[in-house]
Amino acid sequence: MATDEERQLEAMRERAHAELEHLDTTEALEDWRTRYLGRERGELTAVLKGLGKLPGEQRKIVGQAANAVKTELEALLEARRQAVQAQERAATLERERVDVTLPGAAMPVGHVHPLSQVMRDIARTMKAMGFQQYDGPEVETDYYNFQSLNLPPDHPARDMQDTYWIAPGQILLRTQTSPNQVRIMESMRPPVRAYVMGKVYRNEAIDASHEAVFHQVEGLLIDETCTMADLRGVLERFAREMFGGERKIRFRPSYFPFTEPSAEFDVDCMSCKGKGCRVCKYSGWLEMGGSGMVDPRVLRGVGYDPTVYRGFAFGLGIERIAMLRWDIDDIRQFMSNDLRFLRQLT
Ligand code: FA5
Repeated sequence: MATDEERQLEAMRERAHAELEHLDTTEALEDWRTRYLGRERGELTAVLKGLGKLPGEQRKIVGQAANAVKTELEALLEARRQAVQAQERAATLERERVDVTLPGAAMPVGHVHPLSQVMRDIARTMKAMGFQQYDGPEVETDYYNFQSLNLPPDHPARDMQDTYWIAPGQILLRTQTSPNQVRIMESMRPPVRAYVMGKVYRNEAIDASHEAVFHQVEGLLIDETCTMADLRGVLERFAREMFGGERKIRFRPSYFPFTEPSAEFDVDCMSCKGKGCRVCKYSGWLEMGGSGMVDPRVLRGVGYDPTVYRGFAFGLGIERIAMLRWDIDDIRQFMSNDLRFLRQLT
């Protein structure tokens, strides 16, 4: 005949079984364990603690029964825990699954700055015509930037180029690439076919077509026979490589202290083919740069005999070429670092 304690124990056992079956998270299992087996408030623990109050024989029977239930519930809990953990692990794996067949995120690829693109085209063009590339210093002496180019300290033509001085009257930021004419000639004997590209600096008011820092390319050819006709041929080929099509060159008389005769050169407008439009301000021509036959005094200065050797030089702004190529109306955009602008110019 079962006692009250045994019946209670059996009821608790059945209840614990029934509840455990429906639990499916680690937290719920832990809660269940605390309620039945917990050391402080567990129902079964309470039965075990209360054994002392029972009479001898009954204490033994209930004690054995309670211990058997405890062992059984612990085993059940462990089995359920393993099943729940396996379920949870499977759910995590499913949730965090990586589809390795999805396309990867594309890496953004930049492109060459428009001025660098133009400089690469210039290099290719000059090389194709047999000109060798040279480099010169951006921090220059008064001698190379001015005096060797026939511009003594009090020469009025110095006003054409407002200078950033480092040591006034002695060291400056080059205002043009022309000092390299002298540097190159000093370093070799004719024939010379050379060009230089790089930054130049002028302390002037900045506007849509004038920067204080900009780029020039300088060409120089020295031999015993060349003429302005050769200069024209080189400039025409240059213009065709830069702007395409059957570009024409025209000379306008000008003055540079280091060339004689001197000429500025224009290219026929590629937008309207010389008919006149907004780009060329309805003249049909676009100003490109300065040029001329190297002045005999400059030749003599580097130890070349002007009765034997002759040559031509030309110089032009690289931003100007890029502006025409991409129809850009403000020179300041090249150095503004505005990616929306730069991304358009590929
Ligand atoms: C010169 O600098 C001469 N050294 C060119 C030369 C070389 C003549 C060899 C004869 C023989 P000029 O100051 O005109 O010349 O400048 C040449 C070109 O540089 C101009 O046609 C223009 O395209 C560009 N340029 C001049 N000033 C600026 C400026 N502030 N911003 C942008 N481009 C400029």
